Amino acid sequence: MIIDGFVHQLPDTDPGETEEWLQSLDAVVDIGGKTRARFLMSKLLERARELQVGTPATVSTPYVNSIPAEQEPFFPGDEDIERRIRAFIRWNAAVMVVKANKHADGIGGHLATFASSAALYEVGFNHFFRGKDDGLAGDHLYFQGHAAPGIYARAFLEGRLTEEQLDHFRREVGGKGLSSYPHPRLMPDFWEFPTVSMGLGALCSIYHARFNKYLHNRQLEDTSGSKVWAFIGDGECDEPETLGSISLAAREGLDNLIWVINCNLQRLDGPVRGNGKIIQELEAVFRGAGWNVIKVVWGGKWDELLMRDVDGVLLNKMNTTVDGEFQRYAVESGAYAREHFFGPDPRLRKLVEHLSDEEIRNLPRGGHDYRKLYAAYKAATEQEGGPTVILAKTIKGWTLGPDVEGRNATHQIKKMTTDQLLTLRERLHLQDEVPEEALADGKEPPYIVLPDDSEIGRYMLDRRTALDGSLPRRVVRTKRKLELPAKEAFDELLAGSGKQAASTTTSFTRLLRNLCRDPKFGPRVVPIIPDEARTFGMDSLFKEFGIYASQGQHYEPVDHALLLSYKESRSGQILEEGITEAGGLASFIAAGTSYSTQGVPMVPFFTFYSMFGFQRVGDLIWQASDARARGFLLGATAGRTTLLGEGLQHQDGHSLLLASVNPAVEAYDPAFAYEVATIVRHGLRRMWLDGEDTIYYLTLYNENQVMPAMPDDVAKGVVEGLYRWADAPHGPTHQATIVFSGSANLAAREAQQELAEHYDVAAELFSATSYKRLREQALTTERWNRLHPDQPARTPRVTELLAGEGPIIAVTDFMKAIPDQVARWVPAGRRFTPLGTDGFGRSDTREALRRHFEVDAAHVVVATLAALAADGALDSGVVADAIRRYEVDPDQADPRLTP
Ligand SMILES: Cc1ncc(C[n+]2csc(CCOP(=O)(O)OP(=O)(O)O)c2C)c(N)n1
Ligand SMILES: [Mg+2]
Repeated sequence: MIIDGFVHQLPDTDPGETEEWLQSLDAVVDIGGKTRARFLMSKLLERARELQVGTPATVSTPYVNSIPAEQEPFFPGDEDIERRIRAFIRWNAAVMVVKANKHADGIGGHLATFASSAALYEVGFNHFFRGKDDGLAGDHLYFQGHAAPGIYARAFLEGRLTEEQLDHFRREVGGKGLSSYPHPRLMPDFWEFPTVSMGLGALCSIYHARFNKYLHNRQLEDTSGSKVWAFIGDGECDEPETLGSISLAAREGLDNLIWVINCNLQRLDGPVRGNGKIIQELEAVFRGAGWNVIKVVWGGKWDELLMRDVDGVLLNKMNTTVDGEFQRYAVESGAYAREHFFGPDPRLRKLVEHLSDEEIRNLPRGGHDYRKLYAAYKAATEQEGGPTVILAKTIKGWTLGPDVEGRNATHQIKKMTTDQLLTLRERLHLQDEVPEEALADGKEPPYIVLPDDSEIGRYMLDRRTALDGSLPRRVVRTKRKLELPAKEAFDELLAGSGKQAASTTTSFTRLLRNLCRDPKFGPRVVPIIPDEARTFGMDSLFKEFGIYASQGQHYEPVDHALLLSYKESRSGQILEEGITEAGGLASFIAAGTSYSTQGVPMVPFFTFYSMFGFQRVGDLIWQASDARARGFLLGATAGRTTLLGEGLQHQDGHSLLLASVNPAVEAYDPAFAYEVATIVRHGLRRMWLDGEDTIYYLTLYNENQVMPAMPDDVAKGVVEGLYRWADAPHGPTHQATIVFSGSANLAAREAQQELAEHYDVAAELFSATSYKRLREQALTTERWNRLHPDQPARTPRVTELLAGEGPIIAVTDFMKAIPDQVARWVPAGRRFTPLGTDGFGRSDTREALRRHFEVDAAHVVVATLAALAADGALDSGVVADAIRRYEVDPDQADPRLTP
């Protein structure tokens, strides 16, 4: 077999002995059968592990619990009380969703996810999750988004939420409501991490755990008391973001990370792996990636059956039954399981002879067995050297009754009839707490409220007090104050580049270096790069600041003799993520929320290939906003024509447009180094002096030009989005305004000269650093005017600034829709023409590309003259003259439409 071909290449020092062992195995198979042989092999492997022989780990184990019954630890809680707590929470969660849909039909909500995972959460809340009392950072919990109702129900029982709030589940307008899912934006004192865009919470939890180690290893904060717990759906594991970075967690030895995967075998539409076994599949994936895997498949009542399974027939049945069948057993009667699961084999049937159909039906799954879960969590929290995943088998909709449990439609069930509520009440043994008449038709089902000082309430709160307070809870309290950088850090960029040419990218790298060097602020800077540092000239930072590597550097780098060698270090500052923009963003979120999760403000600067930012990982940027991350995103090699040569999949002419839709993101398109410095400085102040949870996006170009020194009195304009960069030349008859952004400044400046020299047009130049900001300000003004009809109308800033004469031409290396954002507010009577790079990119020189996309100086001239002609100020022959002079092809195919 090819797969084992390596064996033939190993030296055999004693062929005789080898043969004896092989013959023994042959004999076992002949006499004892394959099951027996498998058993012996497993025993041998176990012994080899104990003896540290170093055999490779197998990727899968039989379909049983990883922790055998005899190795389960003592359970220190009061199981009865905890069962009651769980029942109350289950009930209140269901009532909350049912009531919400009664009051506002169609408002939604989910019952089945939490119903399957209640025990997964409760064992954590009662015994493991560390809170944040006394200034502690505590554990960090990523909840399955659709389990939110259960988390609210517990908070209510703990007295943290009111009945009125529960009654406003999913009705947030007005301020009393609870958000549908975990949203730190909407419930900033409660939820810490957004999770409901499937896969993103999982990914973020890995990088969060890694970032906690980074803070620790760089001696910025002792994070050893914080574990990161992520609760994930089995269906959610199909998202590439969920499993895509798990090898990092093992490589980095993240023993502060625990995943609990709720394997209810179902997703939204149906089974996750009807024809396979999701738990086995995930086990292999995680073991292969180097994780500690704990399977919690069967509840305690199976232990006795497994013990009596001397022939291995039960084990064999467990191993060979597919998930689709297991789901069927969840909805059928005990008699059905006796017939089909235990039935075919008389030895198997005999194993359950002594059980009634009802007892067979109630043989529970491991994920509903509190003691099994306790054992798994305890082992996970004690694990050293790597991450743990707990694969817990559950039933979706568990306890919600036969119409909901295990049904394919269960995910979206949000209404319950009186009969269904009565069944639930009975199932949860709530006859005392919920009077039957309270559920009569037309009545509002009641929440269970704990009387003051009840034993159960006391127990629950005592547990949380012993574990440092209630969760989830988000706090912002600064343990280690951030001091903003001294002004000197920005001076180099403000002074311009003298006679030398520089790009905004290399200028930014200098700024980043200066910021890192600032004695107080420097250590808080987190430079993040996904394997692109050389492209951006950032490899110059490697040696000075070091690349973070938890294990240090076990080799002498190939370039050790060079001044700028590749230096990895445990205290390294740079997060060189490798080729993963998603991972980079997850690090950005971890660093950008550290002000809250750890009380240690950190300032991430994530520099990426502009095309692979908003376009590639836009939802993670949305996640960052929801998580209230603060920091800087730098879209380098920006522009559709400035990035020459690379072509269609690299040239970004639209990230600014994508950035414009995110309410927490400021989107800037600076032309000059001093603009970059001014914007970054302003962003730092807004984030860290004003405490705004905002993200700054700046495009950076790789075209070199002489960077001018910062003119006087433009700082305000730079941050507000628009300022006059050059007056119109004196002399010419006609007036016009050219507005440029980014690298398009070169075309605009050349056009200004051409217009004056050849066409008697005096054009003033404006730099538009942020159309988004101009538009937002204009919208604010417009709204104010609309709602204050009796007050003097206010004028939007962009209207005020562009109060000149003649047409306005706006030129950008991005799509025309970018300048179009402000077209409505251009002063009446001024014709507005945007020139931009709509269409697919392609490889060529900058000159050829700019001609193709009609954004070069010639096209700026032609557009200006055409606008003046349309206004009647010029004869159309002048336009034709310019077209001839600059050899513009009037019949060139429209770049928007060319393939
Ligand atoms: C990215 C993304 N795609 C789709 C959805 C819609 N969605 C919400 S829950 C769900 C099914 C979840 O199944 P699973 O992960 O197994 O969780 P369970 O509810 O079964 O515990 C889907 C498809 C989403 N929230 N996010
Ligand atoms: Mg599921």
